[in-house]
Amino acid sequence: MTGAATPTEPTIRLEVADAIATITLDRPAALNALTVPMKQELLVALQRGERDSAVRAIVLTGAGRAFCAGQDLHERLEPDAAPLGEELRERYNPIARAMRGMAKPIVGAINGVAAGAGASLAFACDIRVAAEGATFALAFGRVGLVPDTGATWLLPRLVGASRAAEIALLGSVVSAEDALAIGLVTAVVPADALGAAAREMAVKLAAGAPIALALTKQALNAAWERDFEGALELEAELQDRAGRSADHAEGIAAFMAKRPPRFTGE
Ligand code: T3D
Repeated sequence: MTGAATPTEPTIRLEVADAIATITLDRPAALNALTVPMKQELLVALQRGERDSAVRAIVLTGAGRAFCAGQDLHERLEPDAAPLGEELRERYNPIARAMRGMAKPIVGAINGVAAGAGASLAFACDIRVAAEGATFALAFGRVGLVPDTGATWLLPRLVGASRAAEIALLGSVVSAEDALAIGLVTAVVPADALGAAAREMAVKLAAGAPIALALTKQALNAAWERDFEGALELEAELQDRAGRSADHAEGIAAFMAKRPPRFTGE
């Protein structure tokens, strides 16, 4: 049964261990296609990860053989399905905003096909690592729709305008290997090594100075809207803030003592 999940059936798993929150899209029988309750649960999971002071990095992945096949197309046929613009404004856009706006880094562990809004979710992660055999497809055109959930903004910035146009207009399917070649993912690993590879990346991020990482993400996000002078000024402002953190002092002390730093996020 691949239709919309019943509201009581959880479709998102959130597990927190060792400063890492792992969020799993969990409707494997429907390739983790997104239903209304699932989108609501995903937003709540992201907000929990953001708010939990024990969490320093987030991993987003899919259960089963897919990362996410995008919008649940069965649900679109339901008589009470919201108009598309409303669905985006009410449910998809808050997820994209939460992912890009949150202070904590998100590692996408792309375990299989990422299609439609599923590809958009992958693009909204800060870093992506893919399993061999994973694919990315802006499958929107095939159902007569426009790429959404931030894809038209994020993809050109990740891979350049020309590649983005090819992927968006032709609907080209990007293999994990091609994704690596065009810089869409950081690494491609055997499927059975994906969890460990994503976790290793998240552990490195979780060991970093949280304030500096948050401000770095802010600066990278803002860079797209600023000219060079604006970026220099923002760096100066953010560096002032980072420089006042206890973690900056700890970083220097650790360097002097030739030991690894112990960042507390203060
Ligand atoms: O609210 C709004 O609509 C606005 C937002 C729109 C954003 C979007 O995401 S639009 C794009 C929606 N996604 C797609 O068009 C992709 C549809 N799926 C596929 O093209 C293929 O399933 C895949 C290429 C992803 C994988 O193909 P394959 O051959 O490996 O698997 P399959 O046999 O097609 O799918 C397996 C099952 O998952 C199947 O169910 P069944 O027959 O075994 O009961 C299939 O129906 C189900 N499934 C896959 N994708 C979706 C889905 N069920 C509902 N919605 C899906 N998107």
